[in-house]
Amino acid sequence: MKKGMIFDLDGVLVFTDHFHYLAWKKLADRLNIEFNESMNNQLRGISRQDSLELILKERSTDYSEAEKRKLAEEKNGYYREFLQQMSPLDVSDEVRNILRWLKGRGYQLAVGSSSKNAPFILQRTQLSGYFDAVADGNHITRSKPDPEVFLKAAEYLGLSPFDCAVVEDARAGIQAAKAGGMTAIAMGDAVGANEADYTLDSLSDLPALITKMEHSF
Ligand code: B16
Ligand code: MG
Repeated sequence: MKKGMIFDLDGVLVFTDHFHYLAWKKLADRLNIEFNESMNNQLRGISRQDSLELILKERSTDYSEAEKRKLAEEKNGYYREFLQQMSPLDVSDEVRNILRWLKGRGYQLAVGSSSKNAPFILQRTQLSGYFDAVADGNHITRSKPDPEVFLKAAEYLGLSPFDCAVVEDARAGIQAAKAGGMTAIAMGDAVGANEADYTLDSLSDLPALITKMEHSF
C-alpha cells in the first residue's frame, strides 16, 4: 500500500492556471508577443523562468539575463494581484473532503508544486493545515519534468519515493513522478500522458481509485 500522497497544486487543488494565463498575456501584449490559452497550457508545471523562455522563443536573445529576471518579476507582480483575491472559497468542499478522507485512511499528505507562490496560495485558501509537508519552487533548482520537487516532498514526509503516489495535471509532472520512482496519477491536461499509471476523470474519483490500488498491493 502507498503511504504518501503528493498533490500538484495549480490545476489539481486550485485553479490558478487562468491567473497565470492572464498575467503572462499582459506581459506578452506589452512585448508584442503572441500568447494564447493553448500556449499557456504548455507551461503547466514549468518554472517561471523556463516559462518565460518558452514564451520569448527566438526573442530570448534580445534580452540579457538580468532583463529576463525583471520580465519574470513583472509577470509575477500581475499574478500576485490575482492571488490576493483568493480565499478559502476557491477550494471546493470536495477537495477538502478527499484530503480528510485520505488522512483518515492513514496517508501522509504533501504538496509538490513548481510554484514559488505555493505557500501564499495555501495560506490564502487555508489549505496548509491539511498537509504534512510542502515542497515547492522555493526548494528546488530544476522544475518538472525533473523529479526534484517530488523527491523533496517524499523526503520531507520521511518516505521512500516508491511508497508515494503523485496526482498531477501536467504531462511534465507525470514524467517527473515516474522519473522519481513514484506512482503517477493523471488528471486534467495530463490525461493521455502515456507515462501515467492511472487516470482520473476528476479528483472526485480519487477515493475509488485509492481503494482499488489498496487491493492491488
Ligand atoms: P510561480 P504547479 C506551476 O505550478 C504552474 O503550473 C506553472 O504554470 C508555473 O509557471 C509554475 O508553477 C511556477 O509558478 O511563477 O508561481 O513560481 O502546477 O507545479 O503547482
Ligand atoms: Mg499543475
